[in-house]
Amino acid sequence: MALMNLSRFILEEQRRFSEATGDFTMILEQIAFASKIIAREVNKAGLVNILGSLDTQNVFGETQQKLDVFANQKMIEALDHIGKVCVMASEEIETPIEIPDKYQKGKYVVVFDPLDGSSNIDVNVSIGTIFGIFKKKEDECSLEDNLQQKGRDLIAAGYVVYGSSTMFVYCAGGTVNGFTLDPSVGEFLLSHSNIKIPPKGNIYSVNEANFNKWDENIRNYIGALKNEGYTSRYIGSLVSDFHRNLLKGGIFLYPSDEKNKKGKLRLLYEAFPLSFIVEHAGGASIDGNIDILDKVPQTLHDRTPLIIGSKYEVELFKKLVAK
Ligand code: AFP
Repeated sequence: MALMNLSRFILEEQRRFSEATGDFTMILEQIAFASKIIAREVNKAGLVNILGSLDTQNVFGETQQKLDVFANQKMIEALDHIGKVCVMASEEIETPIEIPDKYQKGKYVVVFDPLDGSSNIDVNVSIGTIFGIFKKKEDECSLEDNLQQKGRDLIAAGYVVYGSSTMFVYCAGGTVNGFTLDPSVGEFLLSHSNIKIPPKGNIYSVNEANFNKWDENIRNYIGALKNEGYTSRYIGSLVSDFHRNLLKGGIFLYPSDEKNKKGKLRLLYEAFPLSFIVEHAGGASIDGNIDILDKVPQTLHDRTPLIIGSKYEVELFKKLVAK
């Protein structure tokens, strides 16, 4: 069978839409390109003294790791000049990222977390990039309006895991497909076609150190999973925990707790893209009560509780916990 690389796959998907102009294809190609550069740096991080913190802090007061800054720059540089994007948002930058005047603006809005799980960088644990793509709203819209679209308005989303191998997983509204980077040729090759999350798994992923800060219902939910024989896996990098559960089934949750009343994870560029993927793979995601994709961010960096994974475990959460 002929090898299917990411470019060919994206092009073949584009051909199914007679009205497609290739703009969207170019955005995906550029994100894949940025992720290869990020993967290269992640892989040699221990060798070239790129590890460690910069003195700067991001908008949440967290110390930025050098690789966070690097990944953020590469994502912006890959997308700002191609004339296909009108505005971007990144976890690392407080305000919308405008396209410089010297470049043409396009009809897409791109949101991303350039390097998720950055506290794992120093210890050689898998980290990732998450992205989502919206269409621009009407011309007179402000940058903020374009970034405050409902999750269901996403037209594509994906993530890259920098793990034992680098994988690019994306969905443009049809199936979810995964590509593994072959470093010898520098190409992402189709390795996981039409990914479907098992309807029920046996893994739960949660930071159980927060147990005493949870509502009783959440404690009972975890207790119910334990009684059903579930096992626990928690990496602390959302992309990696999500990726494992997407392939094996199960549930990831970061619920609200006494300390994080609105949850910890970000709605626009973490919860939305992964929820888009999980729904297209046959799973579900809620914030505790409503579907994540039905939410609309009030600000760029809104947080949300996130319960995401196989249908069975999300339904059980609704039954035991949702109000
Ligand atoms: P860092 O980027 O600071 O490592 O945070 C990672 C993250 O946003 C997400 O990737 C994890 O799922 C979650 O936070 C882990 O949070 P806890 O450390 O509170 O469990």
